[in-house]
Amino acid sequence: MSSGRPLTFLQSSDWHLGSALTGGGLSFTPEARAVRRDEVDAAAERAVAAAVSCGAEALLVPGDLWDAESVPPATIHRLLEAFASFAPRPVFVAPGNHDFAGPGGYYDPALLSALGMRSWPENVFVFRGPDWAAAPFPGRDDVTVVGRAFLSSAVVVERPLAPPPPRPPTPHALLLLHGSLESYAGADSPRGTKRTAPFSASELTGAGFSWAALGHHHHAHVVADDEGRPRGAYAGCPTGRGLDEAGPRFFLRVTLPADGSPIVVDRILADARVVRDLAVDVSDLEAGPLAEKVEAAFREAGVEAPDLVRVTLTGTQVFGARPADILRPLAQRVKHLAVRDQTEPPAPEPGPRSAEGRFASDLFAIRAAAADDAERRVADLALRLGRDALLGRPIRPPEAEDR
Ligand SMILES: [Mn+2]
Repeated sequence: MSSGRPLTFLQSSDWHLGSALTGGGLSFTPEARAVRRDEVDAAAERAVAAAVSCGAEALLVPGDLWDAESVPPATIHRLLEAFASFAPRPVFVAPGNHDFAGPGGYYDPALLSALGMRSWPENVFVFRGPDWAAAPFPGRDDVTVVGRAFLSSAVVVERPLAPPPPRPPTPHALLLLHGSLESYAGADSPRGTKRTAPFSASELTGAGFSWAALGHHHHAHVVADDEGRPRGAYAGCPTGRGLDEAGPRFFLRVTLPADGSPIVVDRILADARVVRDLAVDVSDLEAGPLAEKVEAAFREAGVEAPDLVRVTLTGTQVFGARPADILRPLAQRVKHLAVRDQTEPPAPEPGPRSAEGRFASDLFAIRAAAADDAERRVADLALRLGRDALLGRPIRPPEAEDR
């Protein structure tokens, strides 16, 4: 099917506005967390700015705009203002399992007016029903948009594309779909409750739509047909909130050509910061070489000043070594640095008669009998702190690891 005119739009989803940012593994201080929350909450503004500057005629948002029903009204106000600033260009929204369109939620105009909030802007079309519905594209009678909403956060086991919604007869037909592509293999790939509204790549391409804007998974992923032509994609979340959202974040600029030639998908950087998760083996390195090796790992990974970084130190370090302290100056080089010390002490010298030696060999026996990693970590920590005590050094417990 061909059209007289190409169509260009920006796709983004999974903003999770209002996220608490606890437990992401980055060990944020309260101040760093507040800064990052504000950046998470700015996702709609960044998406609109990117859409305007790349010449998009529309913004497609397939779900998870905010993180939970309990996010504050100010967060939603900011979202609505951003959308309104995109007018008269349209925004199409298909609510997901986090921002579900239940009664009394922020998609409900009655709730906004009860709270004295501004209403949903007129240029925003929200698919509020659970069944597939088709919406016209203002000013373009050659385009139709099809979508639906989650009405609760409950896992949906039904397959949304079996059967698929009818493909509208217009030359361009867009599908907004929040759910789990079964062949998706990102860090948050479908398992447990993360899998909802499942579908396969062949169900998707078989539905016959020009393009499927997918939401739910958080890493950019393009779905291609048997000939390798792109037919849909997850843009992924635009603001890394934790270690499972490490790596560059993107908006997708998608152009549907007029003549049936392949669809063009461009990735636009969505965030000035990147979450990085690095592991460095620092076995037996003294302070200077240790810092140099970690700096080299930074360079190799392309770490830049705005980034949020966790470094896990592995390998062996002598008893009482504090490799995390050595890296403290490196924290000045990035926006946020969390150091996780997982180094282990070397085996004790044979036949120790000293209290220190007996203590160490007892702890090694406990460590050897440990049932799991957590118990081994406790034994390592007891060994390090106990040895400090026996040698009369100050005892400083490590910083908490939030995981
Ligand atoms: Mn999501």
